[in-house]
Amino acid sequence: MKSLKLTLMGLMLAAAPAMLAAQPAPGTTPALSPAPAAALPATPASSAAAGTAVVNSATPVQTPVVTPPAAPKAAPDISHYAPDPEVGHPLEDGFKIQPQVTEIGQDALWMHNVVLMPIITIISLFVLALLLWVVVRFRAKANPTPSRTAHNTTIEIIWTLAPVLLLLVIAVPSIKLLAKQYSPPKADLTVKVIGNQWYWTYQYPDNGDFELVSNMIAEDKRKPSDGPRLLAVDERMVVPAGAVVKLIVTSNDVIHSFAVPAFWTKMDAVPGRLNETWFKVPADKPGVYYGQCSELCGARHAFMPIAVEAVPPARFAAWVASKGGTMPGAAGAANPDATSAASPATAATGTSAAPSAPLAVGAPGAAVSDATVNATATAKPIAQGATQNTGPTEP
Ligand SMILES: [Cu+2]
Repeated sequence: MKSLKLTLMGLMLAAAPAMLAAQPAPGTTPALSPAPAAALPATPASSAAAGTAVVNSATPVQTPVVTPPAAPKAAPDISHYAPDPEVGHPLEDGFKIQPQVTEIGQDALWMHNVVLMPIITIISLFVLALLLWVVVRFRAKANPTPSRTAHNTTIEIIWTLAPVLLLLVIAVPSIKLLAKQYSPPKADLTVKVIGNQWYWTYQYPDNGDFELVSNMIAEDKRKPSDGPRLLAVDERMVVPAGAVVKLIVTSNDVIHSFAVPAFWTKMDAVPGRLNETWFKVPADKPGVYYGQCSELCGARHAFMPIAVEAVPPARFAAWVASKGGTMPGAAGAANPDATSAASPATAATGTSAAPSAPLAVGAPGAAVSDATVNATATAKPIAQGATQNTGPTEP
């Protein structure tokens, strides 16, 4: 029986490389994605890439990489940050929770380090000590005639009350933290996050409803300033530092999960549902923070990373302009995204209505997001079927 099991496992291991080989190669994702470059103005990506290349050839990597624009003064500064060596991504040999950037993250880390871990450690050691004591003290050899004690009122009261009190002690900060997470402040910016097999798209309904398609950068094309291996992406989600960012999270195909560990942010992306979460990167902590899809979503689940870049507001405005978007203050500006039917409505109501109802997604304030989700849902249903049927394990 055991040998049969071993043989089966051996067979599966032997077949694994073949299965992987049957998958499309990592570099071929654009075939699945709806031609990201074509949908967006071509200038920003190319000029940013060119600018970074200039810096890299002249000097070694700097943190952050500030691109001296080769073009005249008129060109907006849309250079990107290089990752911090310590913050925003996993570390070599790291085993602890990532340093927390957001206030919620710091509170939660405190809850973990100061409340939960000490209590768990003390309980575990106490129970272990009790066990050892019972094993030694009441072993058969030392007790030829066993005690027939069945009740001890005092100890029964203690072992009932102590856990109750302990749970109460944990419940108070725990519920406080939960309440804080689920009552976000008024949103300054809304980003719609859509999971796809196997990449993310980000829509900016407050900024002219432009959309980014974010794919992982293949290892042979990755520069150190892009980010760590398997985490660097071609299009980062750029947000203003110091602003409350509301995320409306959904999916086009299967369940994904949008997670950025340094923000203590994780939200499932479920097809047909709009989930909401939020984060706020403090104004004094701009930088790039990495995450990954955290719900097993198919063959290339491990290759749809997330990169959130928090930048000063002025730089954010320049970046929005470079993507063909508009800032909420600049009302009436021409919306270059003519492909989305939802855009005019979004541009008209998005700035005032969307942030007013942070929690209730179905409330009037969220009509904007509903409009965009419908637009997205109808836009590209084909990709799903095409990719789903290429699975290697089909009988
Ligand atoms: Cu996924």
